[in-house]
Order: sequence, then structure tokens, then C-alpha cells
Amino acid sequence: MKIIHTADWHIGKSVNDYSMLEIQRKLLVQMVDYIRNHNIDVLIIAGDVYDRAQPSQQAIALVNEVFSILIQELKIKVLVIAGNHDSPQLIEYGSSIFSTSNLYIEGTAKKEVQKVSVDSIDFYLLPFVAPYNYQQIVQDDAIKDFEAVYRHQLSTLEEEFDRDKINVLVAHGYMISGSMIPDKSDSMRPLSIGTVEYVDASLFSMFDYVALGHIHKPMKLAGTCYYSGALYKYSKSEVNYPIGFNVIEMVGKSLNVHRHLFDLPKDMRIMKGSFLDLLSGQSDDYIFFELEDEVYQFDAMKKLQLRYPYAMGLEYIHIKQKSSLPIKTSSVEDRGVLDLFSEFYGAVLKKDLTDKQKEYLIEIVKESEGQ
Ligand SMILES: [Mn+2]
Repeated sequence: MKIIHTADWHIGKSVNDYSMLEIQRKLLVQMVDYIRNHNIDVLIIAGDVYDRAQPSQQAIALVNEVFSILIQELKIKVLVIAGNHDSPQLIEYGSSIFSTSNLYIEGTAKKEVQKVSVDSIDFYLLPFVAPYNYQQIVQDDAIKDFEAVYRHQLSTLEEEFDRDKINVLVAHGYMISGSMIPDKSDSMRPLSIGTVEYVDASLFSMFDYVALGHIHKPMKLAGTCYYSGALYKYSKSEVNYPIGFNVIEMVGKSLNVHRHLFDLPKDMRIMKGSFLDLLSGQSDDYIFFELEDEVYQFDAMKKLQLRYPYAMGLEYIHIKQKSSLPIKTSSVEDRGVLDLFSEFYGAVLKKDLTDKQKEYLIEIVKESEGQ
């Protein structure tokens, strides 16, 4: 049996006002071709299928098209969980009907963890759920952080857990392993405020493979926990990530894991140099410029855009940003609403937001985003 593990598609995402939909489509076509040519049996998508809770029509249409090919034409099994960017209810819509066609979508956390058995492998699906919401679902006030959520979920599947089979966990969250703490990239949204975000991966040592989503950088944590990484690079901090997916092959009773890298039809990268040197070049890639000039260049971005139609941003790395305002204007576009509002609140009222206020603010931002 062969399995693909992918995550963090973030379909419909825009980066610095450029829609990623076309590059996303091209990469998904590559993935579908790979599945077609390599006899893949199962595709795992470990959360953040969409970038927002209310995705655009185009984003939904693309996912629908890909799922249809996988299910109807290639007849593979597709396992999907909700990430923190997805709407649990929306992504789960129709899932009880789709499951009869081998499309298993687990959006909302439930008292019972959903298990999907394919031959000798059991897949357990843990959609992303905030500790407070899980506390409501299982009516247990003691659940206050992500570790408690996972411990509780694992305890509910203990009885049916079959050690003689191969067991795969699918989850979306911030896992660490000992001192190995994955870097968070700029396009990741915090999972919670006021509680510990991360959980030690040793909690999942009973599984033969843990298919994780959330961290956009592909990596292997200790043991059998893997982040497949995102579908594409979604911020300047992600330009060096090797973008692709994990291919897991069952050989006897063990699993072989290797990476397949995408052939990027359009890269996202940093170009460093003097304004004049850069102006003599040309590229259709997504480019973040790092100018080495000691003085500001007149209309630099506009001029660069004539040679680089997908210029994403520009920074003078040798000029110190000075600003008399208490709010740092240098990187406003790269920062989240919560971060900016907290700074604004602190600057005006000379005190910090309380945890309750932060939670409230996150809710408001979430609600307003899709509208
Ligand atoms: Mn995420």
C-alpha cells in the first residue's frame, strides 16, 4: 500500500495581494499526476485545506475538482481533517454521504475519534479543535490546553486500538520533540492565546506514522511524527522550504517514508543586491527584494515591477528603519491584526490586553475575515 501525506494547502490564499490560486492548481495537478502514475492508494490531507473559514467560490471549485478526480477517476481513498484555518462545519458538509465514496472528511471534533480502516492500516483522524471547544464537547472542565485535548482523545480510542495493525494518526497542531521546536513561519496563525500552543510528540509514540499539518516547513520530528509541509511557500520566511509531499510505502510490516519534491513552475524567492544590478535582471517568479543600497532609490518598487511583474516586497537591509511613531510601520503588512491591535492598544492606553480580550479579538477577526 502507498500513501501520500500532504497538508496546509491553504487554497484561495493571497500573499502580498497576489492570488496563489493558479500556482496551487498547477501543484495539485502535479500531485494528481503523481498519484495516477505511482499507484497511490490513500491521500492524507492533514488540515488547512482552505486558507479561510469562508473560502471563495474559486477555491471551493478547485478543491471540488481535485477531490472528484481522486475519488471518481483514480478511485483512491482521501482522508481530510480540518485545520485551524478551516471551518469545521463547512468542510464536514456532506461528509457522511461522501464517506460511502471513500472521501472521509473529519471537520468537527467529536466524543469518539473517527477511525478509517484500509486493509491492515487503521487511520485515526483528529481534526483541529481549540481546548475550550473540546472542553464543551466532552463536558470536562479539566481540559485547558492542547496536551489535555490530545490525551483525552487518545484515551477514547484506547479500547479499539489494535497493536497488531499499522496505526496512523492524522492531526493538525504545533508539535515539538524535546528541544526540537519547529520554526513558525509568518503565514501561520496562532492556535490560541494564553495557553501553551505546543505538545510534545512523544505523546503519540503508539503510532507507526503521525501525519501532521500546521507547520509549513517539511520535517521529521523524533520517532514517527512528520510534517509534510505546505503545498507552496506562503511568506518570505518560507522561501527556502523544500516544497513537496511525503510518500509512505508499506513494506511488510514497516513503513518507508520518502519525499517527493514539486517541480515549481514559479518560485518564490529573495533577491539581494544593489538597485541598479537588480534592475538589469528579469524574472516572473515571486520576488522579495533586499536592496543593499545605502540610500533610498526613487520609485524603486515601481521600476522593479517593470522587470519583475510579481515583485512581492522590498526592504533596504543597510538602512535602519527610523520612526517617531510608537507603532512600528516598517512591517505592518507582515503582521497579524492581533499583533497590531495589541500594540495600538498598549500605545494608547498604556496597558496590555487581557487574555479574555485577546480571545474576543480573535473571534471578531475570524468572523470578519470571510466577509
Ligand atoms: Mn494551521
